[in-house]
Amino acid sequence: MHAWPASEVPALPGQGRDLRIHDTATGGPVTLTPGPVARLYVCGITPYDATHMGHAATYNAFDLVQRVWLDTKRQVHYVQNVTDVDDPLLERARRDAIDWVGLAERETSLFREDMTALRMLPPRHYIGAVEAIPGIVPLVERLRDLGAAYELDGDVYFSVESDPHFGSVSRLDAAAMRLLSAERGGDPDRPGKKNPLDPMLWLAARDGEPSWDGASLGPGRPGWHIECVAIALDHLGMGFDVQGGGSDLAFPHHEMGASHAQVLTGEFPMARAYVHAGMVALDGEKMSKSKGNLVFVSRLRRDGVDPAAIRLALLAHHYRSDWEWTDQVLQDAVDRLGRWRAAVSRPDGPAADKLVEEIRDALAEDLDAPAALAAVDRWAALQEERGGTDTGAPGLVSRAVDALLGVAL
Ligand code: 5CA
Ligand code: ZN
Repeated sequence: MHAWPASEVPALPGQGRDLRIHDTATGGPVTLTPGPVARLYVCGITPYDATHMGHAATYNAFDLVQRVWLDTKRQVHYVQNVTDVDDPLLERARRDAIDWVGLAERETSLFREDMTALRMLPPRHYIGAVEAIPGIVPLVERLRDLGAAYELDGDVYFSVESDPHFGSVSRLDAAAMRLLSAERGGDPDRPGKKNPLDPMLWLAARDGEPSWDGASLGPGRPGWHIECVAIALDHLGMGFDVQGGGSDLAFPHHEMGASHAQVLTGEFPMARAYVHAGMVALDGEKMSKSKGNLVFVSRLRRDGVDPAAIRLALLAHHYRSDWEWTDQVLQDAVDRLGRWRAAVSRPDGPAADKLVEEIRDALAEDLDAPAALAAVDRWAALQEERGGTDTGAPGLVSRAVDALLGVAL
């Protein structure tokens, strides 16, 4: 499917920094040194409702990853999926008595508009689960032929015991895994499974649900984890630089996906770093489509909120922290945007070369966007208090804030 238009990324003087980032699999920081083309896979939306601030915060984190790499003069091969067929989407379509295809298309379109407005750089490949099915079927067949998958009443499950590295992404114990599996789309209590954690690879056709030709698997539809694996392996191959998503994807989604890929290819690891963004809450609870406690990007835009202010509200929180969306968070961002715009609208100002380096340093150190904002705040305060004589400074600040933070002043 098509992605969305890219906003231009201004080139900056000087040299960008290599990114040091927290890797869930090792539990500590790793310095990433991709080749000339960095490879990034970020899990996309399940399009049954509009983009909320939690989604936006997660995509903001990986947009920063991309911008740091672009600043090191690398290209970025970025792939994102759309889970355009899955249980929650079908359930919502049934609840609202609408066509699931139409629902997915409508919400995916809205997501593209939100991403464009927020200046999130698009993926090079934006791939739907449905269009990936012809590539998924042979992978499931291969897993079965390798003895890593088994059939249960026509459905096909992956055997987690087939991967000696299983557990290496989330590093959770079996009890914690079992709990999360039940919460996040797994079926640990289904009788007949070899291991309660085993995830579905291929779901045999059910009455009233869409299904596709599965060759030797029979008609059905793909499980969730194999969807992302098929898309990632097809477009990026093994050993790509970053697998990304919110922290709720570390287990089971990224754990299972890594296991599928590792068994399929005999290589380890699937990704060099597994990077997870914290959860955004509203009224004390994780913002989620299933709970319905949502603040939508599109709603704020309709209410006349400048997308640059939404973006600044996201950037004011470290990507790894869990945080709460409030009206005050947005108001602070609106105020900051006003101060920054006033500061760069003057013909001259305090020299800004050091500021560019401070933004680079902050982002290179585990994407510390709040520190980057603080550095720009200091420059804007200096501009307001004393001004300066550097005629290139306001333009340089605008370009740096755009290129590195995705905020157009
Ligand atoms: N389609 C799958 C991934 S393959 C999926 O998880 N879709 S989603 O629409 O539920 O979420 C899209 C992304 O937003 C995921 O990375 C998820 O971790 C992230 N996300 C969801 N809710 C929040 C939240 N409250 N805060 C931060 N990130 C969130
Ligand atoms: Zn995914």
